[in-house]
Amino acid sequence: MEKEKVNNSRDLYIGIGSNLRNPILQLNKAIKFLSQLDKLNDIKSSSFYESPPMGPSDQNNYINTAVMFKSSESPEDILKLLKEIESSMGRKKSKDKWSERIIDLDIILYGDIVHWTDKLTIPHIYAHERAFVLLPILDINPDVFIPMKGFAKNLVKSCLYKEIKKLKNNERSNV
Ligand code: PH2
Ligand code: MG
Ligand code: MG
Repeated sequence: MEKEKVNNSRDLYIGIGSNLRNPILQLNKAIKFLSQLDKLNDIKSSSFYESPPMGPSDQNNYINTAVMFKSSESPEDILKLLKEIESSMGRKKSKDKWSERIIDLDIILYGDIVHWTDKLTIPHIYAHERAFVLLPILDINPDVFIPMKGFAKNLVKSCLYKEIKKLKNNERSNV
């Protein structure tokens, strides 16, 4: 009997942020890198959003967005790919929490996976309380569900860091 093909690809949501050296350019660059990866397919992307920094206030506003891919890679392998892109784009290690950064690529959600290790937590541990994470993933899927937390459309009503502005499409290009 022919073996049944198991399709174990899941919806992978990646949050992207930057507040250094032309953040819009950095976001567009990161999306390009991600969409070139063979292991991630069918990209969908959200609007771009501007918000004041969460954390130390002596840094620039952030621009945030999200992308969604189909993938069947392991969470650790995806983390590795994201770290490689971050360092190829010049991300420096900082010991300061929530310090400014040229690019930040975070796994927000990966289907119904709940993954809790020292290195990686999925769903992202604070996703449910940040408008700059929830609004972009809601653009991609208004019915997106965060395991253990609830529907993003409900969480966004009571989340923190609500000061946020959606950029117009023509502000997304970096020239
Ligand atoms: N990321 C941080 C720290 N502060 N603030 C905003 N507005 N957006 C971010 O993505 C962000 C932040 C560290 O990951
Ligand atoms: Mg982050
Ligand atoms: Mg990060």
